[in-house]
Amino acid sequence: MSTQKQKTLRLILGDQLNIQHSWFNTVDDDVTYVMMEVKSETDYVKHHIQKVIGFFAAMRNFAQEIQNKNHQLIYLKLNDENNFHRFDENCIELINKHKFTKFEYQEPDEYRVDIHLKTLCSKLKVSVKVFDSEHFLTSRHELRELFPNNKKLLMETFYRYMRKKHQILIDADNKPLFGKWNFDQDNRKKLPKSHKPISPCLFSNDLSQIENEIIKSNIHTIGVVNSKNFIWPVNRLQSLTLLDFFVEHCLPFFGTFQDAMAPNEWSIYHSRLSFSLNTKLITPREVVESAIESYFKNPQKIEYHQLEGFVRQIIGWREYMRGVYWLKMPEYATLNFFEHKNDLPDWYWTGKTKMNCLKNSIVQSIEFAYAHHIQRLMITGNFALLAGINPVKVDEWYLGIYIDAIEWVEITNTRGMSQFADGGIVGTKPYISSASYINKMSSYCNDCHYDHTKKTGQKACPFNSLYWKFYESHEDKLYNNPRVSMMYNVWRKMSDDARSEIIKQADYYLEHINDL
Ligand code: FAD
Ligand code: DLZ
Ligand code: SF4
Repeated sequence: MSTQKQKTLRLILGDQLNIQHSWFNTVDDDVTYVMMEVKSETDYVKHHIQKVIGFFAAMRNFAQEIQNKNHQLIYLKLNDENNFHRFDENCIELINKHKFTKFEYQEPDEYRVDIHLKTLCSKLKVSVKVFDSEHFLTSRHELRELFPNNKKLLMETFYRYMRKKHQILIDADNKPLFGKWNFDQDNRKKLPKSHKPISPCLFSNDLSQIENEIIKSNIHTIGVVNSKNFIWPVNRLQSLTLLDFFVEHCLPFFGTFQDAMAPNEWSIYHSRLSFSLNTKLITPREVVESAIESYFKNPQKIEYHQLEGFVRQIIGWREYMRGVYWLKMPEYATLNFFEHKNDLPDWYWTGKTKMNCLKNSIVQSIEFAYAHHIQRLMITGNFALLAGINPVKVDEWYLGIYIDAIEWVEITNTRGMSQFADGGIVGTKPYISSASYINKMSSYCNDCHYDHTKKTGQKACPFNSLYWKFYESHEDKLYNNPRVSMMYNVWRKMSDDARSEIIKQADYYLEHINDL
């Protein structure tokens, strides 16, 4: 009796470039890996050209790396003839052609791809096995276990749980180091005029070949690229170099200038590790370990609050957002608490606006496929919320424009943290501000066409009237929120005339939004 030889096909997605995954511990001639450049992934939204190039370059480098370790691999390039441009069709074709008897994949991070692969597996006649991606510090459903019975999700509770569970910055009595969980009051300063942040660590990859292939295949993209000098890390070594650079030069200032913004300073002391992390070229564990090790080696150079602020982003916010995603999808993608319906202004795609804060944040997003957190939250996100933009449009923009945008971390930040479209699952109040916050945290207002001190009249800053109009329009939904109810006292203390002038000004700006 002849037994059929077992042959396994293992799918590696473009954001699963984790060379430390246990899959790669042993070489097995009966296992073949497959990676594919597919239009189902490039075209589900219009992406920044740097994002598509970055993913393909990182995927190709990873493919080379596992082949160098003698693993067998099939790599379908964008313009290969036998590429059906969908994960399912390509896998079915390969399974039939090469007579694979098993199909294996790692849990994808996106709900859409999860459903796609589950549907594929339900049709396959071969056996199937799903593996953990071995990247995150939490499982997909850990948040549900921590907050049972619809208990209010709180990032701070989750963060403390993570610190204790992983014994990160915890003393011998299981208490937080230096007696406090959070040192934010020492952080978040404006950049002084005299302070020039360090120039960012940039790479110089020649990826013009990939750019040409993308152009040839007619994929529509946004943004600009210098593909001969591609600045983002596209392999593990470059990712580790960026991590070392961050830890040595940026961490000592990270918390202090975390929320600072300035014209022509596009990354300040931010790590820009999000692309490397989200493609899994590096792990969150090695990022925090590296930062902590550096702190203990150089306590005179790195103050504790800088380190704690950074660790919170990685083991707190990043893992928390993933937990919220898996707890709340697919409904999350339909939430629109304020029932906002407006279109994004055209200038979100060009940066051609007279509002200096928005111009700077958008132009650098087009140029680098990157903006740092507070630009995403308090400039582009803040304006979109005040202007009543449909969260579907806001999601499309964020998902497309940023090199690090993958839905699990994009949508929870955009719909949740930034647009409050989830009605308060992620945040406890909408992140909105008038010009006074922007002027406090940046120097954008100094060179702006608009006057940050004025609510109405010529050159009044649009943020100011839109801010009050937002409160006025959503009183039914916000008045009982204890974190914002005092704003209604301020609003009501204004005279009827003042309030009606402000609303008139806001309405005028909304009607002429493309001219702002
Ligand atoms: P740093 O400031 O150096 O922070 C270090 C790391 O902490 C980041 O690389 C990231 O992995 C993690 N982190 C920090 N804040 C968050 C957060 N709120 N949620 C999850 N992780 C966090 N991040 C993405 O990775 N992809 C996205 O598509 C994305 N979209 C966003 C959309 C909006 C509207 C907002 C407000 C935030 C978004 N973020 C997103 C979170 C955050 O802005 C980015 O992670 C960060 O700007 C990436 O730059 P950095 O690596 O220099 O971060
Ligand atoms: C973002 C992206 C892009 C642009 N292209 C591909 C691709 O061609 N092939 C691929 O496997 N992955 C790509 N990705 C990343 C995927 O969108 C990501 O792996 C899924 O969304 C799962 O999270
Ligand atoms: Fe932005 Fe208003 Fe300041 Fe101009 S004045 S930079 S629009 S906040």
